[in-house]
Amino acid sequence: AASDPDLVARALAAKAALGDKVFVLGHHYQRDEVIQFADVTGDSFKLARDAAARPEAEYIVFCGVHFMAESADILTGPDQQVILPDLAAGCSMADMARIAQVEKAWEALAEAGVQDQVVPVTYMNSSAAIKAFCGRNGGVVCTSSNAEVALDWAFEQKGEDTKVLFLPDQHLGRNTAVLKLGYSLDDCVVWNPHKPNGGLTADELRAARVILWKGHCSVHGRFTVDVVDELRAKIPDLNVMVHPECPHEVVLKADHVGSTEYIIKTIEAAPSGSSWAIGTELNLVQRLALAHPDKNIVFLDRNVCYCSTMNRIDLPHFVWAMESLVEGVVVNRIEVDPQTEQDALVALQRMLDLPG
Ligand code: CIZ
Ligand code: SF4
Repeated sequence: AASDPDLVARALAAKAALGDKVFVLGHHYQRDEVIQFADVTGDSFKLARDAAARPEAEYIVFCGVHFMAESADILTGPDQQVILPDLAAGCSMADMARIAQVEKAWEALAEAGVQDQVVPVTYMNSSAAIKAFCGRNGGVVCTSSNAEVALDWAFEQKGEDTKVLFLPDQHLGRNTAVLKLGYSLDDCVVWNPHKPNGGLTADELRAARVILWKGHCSVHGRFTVDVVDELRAKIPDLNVMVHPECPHEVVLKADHVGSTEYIIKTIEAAPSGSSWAIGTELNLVQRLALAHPDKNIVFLDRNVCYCSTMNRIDLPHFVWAMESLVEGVVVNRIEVDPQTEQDALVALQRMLDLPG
């Protein structure tokens, strides 16, 4: 749908009035009506690095979800204020790991006598509190672009018996450990925070190498092998490309697996006339199809499937946040408390220091 012309004009006017005072970051899964105003676009890793690129900008308007705005706050200067145009833009995956639940799991690992061997690794898609937990406990943050390097690093931290506690996305953890690092499915167990002791016995915890938190993405978790088979039967020479947040059996059937940035680069480099089914968020797939009319690009689902919280950031919210800033009013500021920030930064810095 086309954007409301009046709101577009107001957004342009507010942006012009704010000039260099505002820096607008836009995630690839954002709506067209919003992403057109982004100074920089990217996935969460790229945006986390880019957030610090304009130290002179007083305001960082983050068009994405809550955990990303928290990371931007952690990685930018104390005088820079991060604004999330709609506070309801959370992430269902990040919400699946609460700090109290993770602390409880950590205690259970101590009771099973294995905590000393465990290195916590959290996906970027987690709260600042979880990143801080990893910072305090010798762990690291990772993204879908560097999960392999981060897990490699983690497994070297405690000698041969190292175990990894991977938060909060079981699929990214499993896909990386099994398909990139060569662990077997039997090396992995799933910690269910809604069951006593995670639903695992102490023996199971002792035998495991990879302890996967029972979280998933409500968008990427929906893709199925049935649709992969269906589309392959219908479209000759189809290339299937999915994000590693997809279930293991879907990833096994795909030709290409990678982060959002990887997906974009692969499509840009793909030959004219090639056919692609893409398993990631729909706003991005639609934009790729539009930008590459010479390639046949389809969505890997029969139904529409946007990230509903990403979509919370719409043009009315964006205009409201920007016009408030023009009036000198900061709405929806995301501010991580200093102690959490300091601990989270340790885990984020370990990530930024990883090789590659
Ligand atoms: O699923 C997401 O939210 C992703 C892929 C985020 C990101 O940019 O890494
Ligand atoms: Fe969270 Fe999934 Fe939405 Fe990403 S796409 S913000 S992981 S719910």
